[in-house]
Amino acid sequence: MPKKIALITGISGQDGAYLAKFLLKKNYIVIGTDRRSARSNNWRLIELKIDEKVITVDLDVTEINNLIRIFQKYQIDEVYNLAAQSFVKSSFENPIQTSIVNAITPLSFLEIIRCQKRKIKFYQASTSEMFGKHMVKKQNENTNFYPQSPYATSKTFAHYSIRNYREAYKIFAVSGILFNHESPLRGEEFITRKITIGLAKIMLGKQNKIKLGNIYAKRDWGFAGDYVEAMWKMLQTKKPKDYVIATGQNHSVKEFINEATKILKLKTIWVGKGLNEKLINTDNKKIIIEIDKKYFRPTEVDSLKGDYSKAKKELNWKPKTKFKNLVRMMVEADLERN
Ligand code: NAP
Ligand code: F7E
Repeated sequence: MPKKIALITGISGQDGAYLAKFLLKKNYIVIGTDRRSARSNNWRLIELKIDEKVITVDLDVTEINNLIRIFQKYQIDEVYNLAAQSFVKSSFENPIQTSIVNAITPLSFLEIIRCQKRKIKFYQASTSEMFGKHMVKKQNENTNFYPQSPYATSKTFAHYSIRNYREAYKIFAVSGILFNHESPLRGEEFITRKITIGLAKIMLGKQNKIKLGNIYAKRDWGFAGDYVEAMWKMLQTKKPKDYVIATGQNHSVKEFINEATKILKLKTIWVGKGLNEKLINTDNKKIIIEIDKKYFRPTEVDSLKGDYSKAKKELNWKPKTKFKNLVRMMVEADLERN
Protein backbone atom coordinates (compact mmCIF):
# COMPACT_ATOMS: atom_id res chain seq x y z
CA MET A 1 0.00 0.00 0.00
CA PRO A 2 1.44 3.42 -0.90
CA LYS A 3 1.66 5.84 2.00
CA LYS A 4 -1.22 8.27 2.39
CA ILE A 5 -0.39 11.95 1.89
CA ALA A 6 -1.77 14.54 4.32
CA LEU A 7 -1.61 18.30 3.86
CA ILE A 8 -1.70 20.32 7.09
CA THR A 9 -2.12 24.07 6.79
CA GLY A 10 -0.72 25.94 9.79
CA ILE A 11 1.81 23.23 10.64
CA SER A 12 3.82 25.75 12.66
CA GLY A 13 0.94 26.22 15.11
CA GLN A 14 0.08 24.22 18.23
CA ASP A 15 -2.35 21.77 16.60
CA GLY A 16 -0.36 21.52 13.38
CA ALA A 17 2.66 20.28 15.31
CA TYR A 18 0.75 17.66 17.35
CA LEU A 19 -1.24 16.51 14.32
CA ALA A 20 1.94 16.15 12.22
CA LYS A 21 3.48 13.97 14.92
CA PHE A 22 0.31 11.88 15.14
CA LEU A 23 0.08 11.35 11.36
CA LEU A 24 3.78 10.50 11.02
CA LYS A 25 3.22 7.75 13.58
CA LYS A 26 0.35 6.51 11.41
CA ASN A 27 2.85 6.30 8.53
CA TYR A 28 1.53 9.26 6.51
CA ILE A 29 3.68 11.51 4.34
CA VAL A 30 3.06 14.89 5.97
CA ILE A 31 3.19 18.12 3.99
CA GLY A 32 2.73 21.34 5.93
CA THR A 33 2.19 24.90 4.81
CA ASP A 34 4.24 27.42 6.71
CA ARG A 35 4.78 31.13 6.09
CA ARG A 36 8.35 31.10 7.33
CA SER A 37 8.79 34.85 6.85
CA ALA A 38 6.92 35.52 10.10
CA ARG A 39 9.32 33.49 12.30
CA SER A 40 12.96 32.48 12.49
CA ASN A 41 12.30 28.77 13.12
CA ASN A 42 9.68 26.15 13.67
CA TRP A 43 10.16 25.74 17.44
CA ARG A 44 7.16 23.47 17.98
CA LEU A 45 8.25 20.96 15.32
CA ILE A 46 11.77 21.09 16.75
CA GLU A 47 10.46 20.48 20.28
CA LEU A 48 8.49 17.44 19.06
CA LYS A 49 11.59 16.29 17.10
CA ILE A 50 9.75 16.08 13.79
CA ASP A 51 11.09 19.16 11.98
CA GLU A 52 13.10 17.02 9.58
CA LYS A 53 10.36 14.45 9.06
CA VAL A 54 7.76 16.73 7.48
CA ILE A 55 7.83 18.44 4.09
CA THR A 56 7.17 22.14 4.50
CA VAL A 57 5.86 24.37 1.72
CA ASP A 58 6.49 28.06 2.24
CA LEU A 59 3.26 29.92 1.52
CA ASP A 60 0.52 32.20 2.73
CA VAL A 61 -2.79 30.33 2.54
CA THR A 62 -4.60 33.39 1.24
CA GLU A 63 -2.73 33.00 -2.10
CA ILE A 64 -5.11 30.64 -3.91
CA ASN A 65 -2.66 30.00 -6.79
CA ASN A 66 -0.17 28.58 -4.32
CA LEU A 67 -2.81 26.22 -2.98
CA ILE A 68 -3.64 25.04 -6.51
CA ARG A 69 0.05 24.36 -7.16
CA ILE A 70 0.31 22.08 -4.10
CA PHE A 71 -2.49 19.89 -5.49
CA GLN A 72 -0.70 19.79 -8.85
CA LYS A 73 2.56 18.71 -7.23
CA TYR A 74 1.34 16.17 -4.63
CA GLN A 75 -1.32 13.43 -4.76
CA ILE A 76 -2.99 14.58 -1.55
CA ASP A 77 -5.46 12.27 0.22
CA GLU A 78 -6.42 14.33 3.29
CA VAL A 79 -6.34 18.08 3.97
CA TYR A 80 -6.37 19.39 7.55
CA ASN A 81 -7.09 23.11 7.34
CA LEU A 82 -5.72 24.48 10.61
CA ALA A 83 -4.22 27.77 9.39
CA ALA A 84 -6.07 30.70 10.89
CA GLN A 85 -5.81 34.03 12.60
CA SER A 86 -6.77 32.18 15.76
CA PHE A 87 -6.51 34.85 18.46
CA VAL A 88 -10.01 36.13 19.26
CA LYS A 89 -8.80 39.44 20.77
CA SER A 90 -6.84 40.29 17.58
CA SER A 91 -9.86 39.60 15.42
CA PHE A 92 -11.53 42.75 16.81
CA GLU A 93 -8.56 44.81 15.62
CA ASN A 94 -8.07 42.94 12.31
CA PRO A 95 -11.53 41.72 11.30
CA ILE A 96 -10.99 41.79 7.55
CA GLN A 97 -7.65 39.97 7.50
CA THR A 98 -9.10 37.49 10.00
CA SER A 99 -12.03 36.81 7.69
CA ILE A 100 -9.86 36.41 4.60
CA VAL A 101 -7.75 33.73 6.28
CA ASN A 102 -10.48 32.06 8.34
CA ALA A 103 -13.48 32.24 6.00
CA ILE A 104 -12.29 32.73 2.41
CA THR A 105 -9.38 30.29 2.52
CA PRO A 106 -11.56 27.29 3.50
CA LEU A 107 -13.92 28.25 0.66
CA SER A 108 -10.96 28.40 -1.74
CA PHE A 109 -9.97 24.89 -0.66
CA LEU A 110 -13.50 23.62 -1.22
CA GLU A 111 -13.53 25.12 -4.71
CA ILE A 112 -10.15 23.55 -5.54
CA ILE A 113 -11.22 20.14 -4.20
CA ARG A 114 -14.48 20.34 -6.14
CA CYS A 115 -12.48 20.62 -9.36
CA GLN A 116 -10.16 17.64 -8.65
CA LYS A 117 -10.78 14.23 -10.21
CA ARG A 118 -9.13 12.61 -7.19
CA LYS A 119 -11.26 12.16 -4.05
CA ILE A 120 -9.78 14.37 -1.35
CA LYS A 121 -11.01 14.46 2.24
CA PHE A 122 -11.13 17.84 3.97
CA TYR A 123 -11.06 18.69 7.70
CA GLN A 124 -12.00 22.21 8.78
CA ALA A 125 -11.00 23.59 12.19
CA SER A 126 -14.33 24.91 13.49
CA THR A 127 -14.60 26.22 17.02
CA SER A 128 -16.76 26.42 20.14
CA GLU A 129 -16.50 30.21 19.77
CA MET A 130 -19.31 29.87 17.18
CA PHE A 131 -21.71 29.11 20.08
CA GLY A 132 -20.79 32.46 21.68
CA LYS A 133 -23.80 33.82 23.56
CA HIS A 134 -25.62 30.49 23.63
CA MET A 135 -28.62 29.69 25.85
CA VAL A 136 -27.83 26.10 26.91
CA LYS A 137 -25.77 24.47 29.67
CA LYS A 138 -23.80 22.23 27.31
CA GLN A 139 -23.26 22.84 23.62
CA ASN A 140 -23.51 20.09 21.01
CA GLU A 141 -23.77 19.76 17.22
CA ASN A 142 -27.40 20.96 17.30
CA THR A 143 -26.86 24.08 19.42
CA ASN A 144 -27.54 27.37 17.63
CA PHE A 145 -24.56 29.57 16.82
CA TYR A 146 -24.40 33.10 18.26
CA PRO A 147 -20.87 34.35 17.42
CA GLN A 148 -19.42 37.12 19.59
CA SER A 149 -16.32 38.18 17.63
CA PRO A 150 -15.07 38.62 14.06
CA TYR A 151 -13.07 35.43 14.70
CA ALA A 152 -16.27 33.53 15.49
CA THR A 153 -18.25 34.98 12.57
CA SER A 154 -15.44 34.09 10.14
CA LYS A 155 -15.32 30.52 11.45
CA THR A 156 -19.11 30.26 11.23
CA PHE A 157 -18.97 31.25 7.55
CA ALA A 158 -16.42 28.49 6.95
CA HIS A 159 -18.49 26.00 8.95
CA TYR A 160 -21.59 26.57 6.82
CA SER A 161 -19.52 26.49 3.62
CA ILE A 162 -18.31 22.99 4.55
CA ARG A 163 -21.85 21.78 5.08
CA ASN A 164 -23.02 23.39 1.84
CA TYR A 165 -20.25 21.83 -0.30
CA ARG A 166 -20.79 18.45 1.36
CA GLU A 167 -24.48 18.54 0.45
CA ALA A 168 -24.16 20.22 -2.95
CA TYR A 169 -21.13 18.39 -4.38
CA LYS A 170 -20.83 15.28 -2.17
CA ILE A 171 -17.36 16.30 -1.05
CA PHE A 172 -16.01 14.45 2.00
CA ALA A 173 -15.67 17.60 4.09
CA VAL A 174 -16.13 17.78 7.86
CA SER A 175 -15.90 20.37 10.60
CA GLY A 176 -14.53 19.55 14.02
CA ILE A 177 -16.17 21.89 16.52
CA LEU A 178 -13.30 21.89 18.98
CA PHE A 179 -13.51 23.50 22.39
CA ASN A 180 -10.38 25.17 23.84
CA HIS A 181 -7.38 22.89 23.85
CA GLU A 182 -4.06 23.76 25.34
CA SER A 183 -0.58 22.32 25.81
CA PRO A 184 3.00 23.35 26.53
CA LEU A 185 3.06 24.31 22.83
CA ARG A 186 0.19 26.82 23.17
CA GLY A 187 0.88 30.36 21.90
CA GLU A 188 1.94 32.73 24.67
CA GLU A 189 -0.90 35.19 23.95
CA PHE A 190 -3.62 32.69 25.00
CA ILE A 191 -4.70 32.82 28.63
CA THR A 192 -3.49 29.40 29.82
CA ARG A 193 0.04 29.83 28.51
CA LYS A 194 0.12 33.50 29.54
CA ILE A 195 -0.55 32.30 33.09
CA THR A 196 1.85 29.34 33.14
CA ILE A 197 4.76 31.18 31.50
CA GLY A 198 4.08 34.28 33.64
CA LEU A 199 4.02 32.34 36.91
CA ALA A 200 7.14 30.38 35.95
CA LYS A 201 9.00 33.62 35.26
CA ILE A 202 7.75 35.20 38.50
CA MET A 203 8.98 32.14 40.43
CA LEU A 204 12.38 32.47 38.78
CA GLY A 205 12.58 36.24 39.40
CA LYS A 206 12.36 37.12 35.68
CA GLN A 207 8.97 38.89 35.75
CA ASN A 208 7.15 40.96 38.37
CA LYS A 209 3.48 40.39 37.66
CA ILE A 210 0.85 39.30 35.13
CA LYS A 211 -1.89 41.63 33.87
CA LEU A 212 -5.15 39.97 32.84
CA GLY A 213 -8.69 40.79 31.69
CA ASN A 214 -11.88 38.89 32.58
CA ILE A 215 -10.84 36.18 35.04
CA TYR A 216 -14.45 35.00 35.47
CA ALA A 217 -14.77 33.67 31.90
CA LYS A 218 -15.20 29.89 31.89
CA ARG A 219 -13.77 27.53 29.31
CA ASP A 220 -13.86 23.80 28.60
CA TRP A 221 -10.10 23.19 28.44
CA GLY A 222 -8.68 19.95 27.01
CA PHE A 223 -5.25 18.78 25.88
CA ALA A 224 -4.34 19.45 22.23
CA GLY A 225 -2.53 16.10 21.95
CA ASP A 226 -5.85 14.31 22.62
CA TYR A 227 -7.80 16.47 20.19
CA VAL A 228 -5.70 15.90 17.05
CA GLU A 229 -6.62 12.21 17.19
CA ALA A 230 -10.28 13.21 16.88
CA MET A 231 -9.47 15.27 13.76
CA TRP A 232 -7.99 12.19 12.10
CA LYS A 233 -10.85 9.96 13.22
CA MET A 234 -13.36 12.32 11.61
CA LEU A 235 -11.73 11.69 8.22
CA GLN A 236 -11.77 7.88 8.63
CA THR A 237 -15.56 7.47 8.92
CA LYS A 238 -17.87 6.22 6.16
CA LYS A 239 -20.04 9.34 6.13
CA PRO A 240 -18.72 12.89 6.56
CA LYS A 241 -20.26 14.55 9.64
CA ASP A 242 -19.45 17.37 12.05
CA TYR A 243 -18.46 16.60 15.66
CA VAL A 244 -18.07 18.47 18.94
CA ILE A 245 -14.77 17.69 20.68
CA ALA A 246 -14.57 18.73 24.34
CA THR A 247 -14.08 17.44 27.88
CA GLY A 248 -17.58 18.20 29.21
CA GLN A 249 -16.10 20.14 32.17
CA ASN A 250 -15.35 23.83 32.47
CA HIS A 251 -13.34 26.11 34.76
CA SER A 252 -12.91 29.83 35.15
CA VAL A 253 -9.65 31.62 34.39
CA LYS A 254 -9.41 32.25 38.15
CA GLU A 255 -9.67 28.49 38.83
CA PHE A 256 -6.91 27.86 36.30
CA ILE A 257 -4.71 30.38 38.14
CA ASN A 258 -5.51 28.79 41.53
CA GLU A 259 -4.59 25.33 40.22
CA ALA A 260 -1.32 26.61 38.74
CA THR A 261 -0.28 28.41 41.96
CA LYS A 262 -1.12 25.25 43.94
CA ILE A 263 1.18 23.18 41.72
CA LEU A 264 3.93 25.78 42.20
CA LYS A 265 3.31 25.74 46.00
CA LEU A 266 2.92 29.54 45.92
CA LYS A 267 1.07 30.90 48.96
CA THR A 268 -1.43 33.44 47.66
CA ILE A 269 -4.59 35.37 48.47
CA TRP A 270 -7.12 37.17 46.27
CA VAL A 271 -8.04 40.68 47.42
CA GLY A 272 -10.29 43.44 46.02
CA LYS A 273 -13.08 43.38 43.46
CA GLY A 274 -13.62 44.20 39.77
CA LEU A 275 -10.75 46.12 38.21
CA ASN A 276 -9.09 46.25 41.65
CA GLU A 277 -8.96 42.50 42.16
CA LYS A 278 -5.43 41.23 42.76
CA LEU A 279 -3.57 38.05 43.62
CA ILE A 280 -0.97 38.63 46.31
CA ASN A 281 1.97 36.45 47.27
CA THR A 282 1.46 36.12 51.04
CA ASP A 283 5.15 35.36 51.65
CA ASN A 284 6.57 38.59 50.21
CA LYS A 285 3.30 40.65 49.89
CA LYS A 286 4.02 41.30 46.20
CA ILE A 287 1.23 41.50 43.60
CA ILE A 288 1.37 38.51 41.28
CA ILE A 289 -1.74 39.19 39.19
CA GLU A 290 -3.70 42.37 38.54
CA ILE A 291 -6.56 43.31 36.24
CA ASP A 292 -6.05 45.57 33.24
CA LYS A 293 -8.96 46.92 31.15
CA LYS A 294 -6.80 46.51 28.05
CA TYR A 295 -7.36 42.73 28.08
CA PHE A 296 -11.16 42.86 28.08
CA ARG A 297 -12.97 42.21 24.78
CA PRO A 298 -15.76 44.34 23.24
CA THR A 299 -17.99 41.25 23.45
CA GLU A 300 -17.08 38.29 25.64
CA VAL A 301 -18.03 34.62 25.58
CA ASP A 302 -18.82 34.08 29.25
CA SER A 303 -18.95 30.31 29.46
CA LEU A 304 -18.46 27.26 27.25
CA LYS A 305 -18.96 23.58 28.06
CA GLY A 306 -19.12 20.93 25.35
CA ASP A 307 -21.17 17.77 25.00
CA TYR A 308 -18.97 15.32 23.08
CA SER A 309 -21.34 12.32 23.26
CA LYS A 310 -21.71 12.04 19.46
CA ALA A 311 -17.91 11.77 19.06
CA LYS A 312 -17.78 9.24 21.88
CA LYS A 313 -20.48 7.09 20.29
CA GLU A 314 -19.54 7.35 16.61
CA LEU A 315 -15.76 7.95 16.70
CA ASN A 316 -15.00 6.05 19.89
CA TRP A 317 -13.16 9.19 21.03
CA LYS A 318 -12.93 10.61 24.53
CA PRO A 319 -10.51 13.02 26.21
CA LYS A 320 -7.65 11.33 28.07
CA THR A 321 -6.15 14.27 29.96
CA LYS A 322 -7.79 15.74 33.07
CA PHE A 323 -7.79 19.48 33.80
CA LYS A 324 -5.35 19.19 36.73
CA ASN A 325 -2.88 17.16 34.66
CA LEU A 326 -3.11 19.66 31.82
CA VAL A 327 -2.27 22.57 34.13
CA ARG A 328 0.58 20.59 35.67
CA MET A 329 2.02 19.67 32.28
CA MET A 330 2.02 23.32 31.18
CA VAL A 331 3.41 24.69 34.45
CA GLU A 332 6.23 22.13 34.56
CA ALA A 333 7.18 22.70 30.90
CA ASP A 334 7.39 26.45 31.45
CA LEU A 335 9.45 26.07 34.62
CA GLU A 336 11.88 23.85 32.73
CA ARG A 337 12.12 26.14 29.69
CA ASN A 338 12.75 29.30 31.68
P1 NAP B 1 -2.23 28.56 16.23
O1 NAP B 1 -1.23 27.94 17.15
O2 NAP B 1 -2.49 30.02 16.31
O3 NAP B 1 -1.77 28.20 14.75
C1 NAP B 1 -2.34 28.85 13.62
C2 NAP B 1 -1.50 28.53 12.41
O4 NAP B 1 -2.03 29.22 11.27
C3 NAP B 1 -0.03 29.01 12.53
O5 NAP B 1 0.79 28.01 11.98
C4 NAP B 1 0.00 30.26 11.66
O6 NAP B 1 1.25 30.54 11.09
C5 NAP B 1 -0.96 29.82 10.56
N1 NAP B 1 -1.42 30.94 9.74
C6 NAP B 1 -2.12 32.02 10.15
N2 NAP B 1 -2.34 32.84 9.09
C7 NAP B 1 -1.78 32.24 8.02
C8 NAP B 1 -1.65 32.59 6.64
N3 NAP B 1 -2.21 33.70 6.15
N4 NAP B 1 -0.97 31.74 5.82
C9 NAP B 1 -0.41 30.61 6.30
N5 NAP B 1 -0.50 30.23 7.59
C10 NAP B 1 -1.18 31.04 8.43
O7 NAP B 1 -3.64 27.84 16.36
P2 NAP B 1 -4.00 26.39 16.96
O8 NAP B 1 -4.33 26.55 18.38
O9 NAP B 1 -3.00 25.43 16.51
O10 NAP B 1 -5.38 26.12 16.22
C11 NAP B 1 -5.43 25.44 14.98
C12 NAP B 1 -6.77 25.72 14.31
O11 NAP B 1 -7.83 25.30 15.14
C13 NAP B 1 -7.02 27.19 14.03
O12 NAP B 1 -7.77 27.24 12.83
C14 NAP B 1 -7.91 27.64 15.19
O13 NAP B 1 -8.70 28.72 14.81
C15 NAP B 1 -8.70 26.38 15.42
N6 NAP B 1 -9.17 26.15 16.79
C16 NAP B 1 -8.30 26.17 17.83
C17 NAP B 1 -8.74 25.89 19.11
C18 NAP B 1 -7.82 25.88 20.29
O14 NAP B 1 -8.30 25.93 21.42
N7 NAP B 1 -6.51 25.77 20.09
C19 NAP B 1 -10.10 25.56 19.32
C20 NAP B 1 -10.95 25.52 18.22
C21 NAP B 1 -10.48 25.79 16.96
P3 NAP B 1 2.32 31.53 11.81
O15 NAP B 1 3.03 30.64 12.81
O16 NAP B 1 3.18 31.97 10.69
O17 NAP B 1 1.52 32.62 12.43
O1 F7E C 1 -9.12 33.40 26.17
C1 F7E C 1 -10.10 35.50 29.02
C2 F7E C 1 -10.65 35.84 27.66
O2 F7E C 1 -7.50 33.94 24.37
C3 F7E C 1 -9.85 32.60 27.08
C4 F7E C 1 -8.60 30.16 20.67
O3 F7E C 1 -7.79 29.01 20.54
O4 F7E C 1 -10.20 28.99 22.00
C5 F7E C 1 -9.34 30.12 21.99
O5 F7E C 1 -10.09 31.31 22.12
C6 F7E C 1 -10.64 33.47 28.03
C7 F7E C 1 -11.43 34.58 27.34
O6 F7E C 1 -8.95 31.84 24.25
C8 F7E C 1 -7.02 37.39 29.40
O7 F7E C 1 -11.41 37.04 27.71
C9 F7E C 1 -8.84 37.06 30.54
O8 F7E C 1 -12.70 34.66 27.91
O9 F7E C 1 -7.11 31.91 25.82
P1 F7E C 1 -8.06 32.80 25.14
P2 F7E C 1 -10.37 31.99 23.53
O10 F7E C 1 -10.72 33.39 23.27
O11 F7E C 1 -11.33 31.17 24.31
C10 F7E C 1 -11.19 28.97 20.97
C11 F7E C 1 -11.98 27.70 21.11
C12 F7E C 1 -10.63 29.18 19.62
O12 F7E C 1 -11.16 28.70 18.63
C13 F7E C 1 -9.57 30.22 19.49
O13 F7E C 1 -8.82 30.04 18.30
O14 F7E C 1 -9.71 34.14 28.89
N1 F7E C 1 -8.94 36.33 29.40
N2 F7E C 1 -7.68 37.72 30.55
C14 F7E C 1 -7.83 36.49 28.68
N3 F7E C 1 -7.43 35.95 27.51
C15 F7E C 1 -6.21 36.30 27.04
N4 F7E C 1 -5.78 35.75 25.90
N5 F7E C 1 -5.40 37.18 27.71
C16 F7E C 1 -5.75 37.75 28.90
O15 F7E C 1 -5.01 38.53 29.47
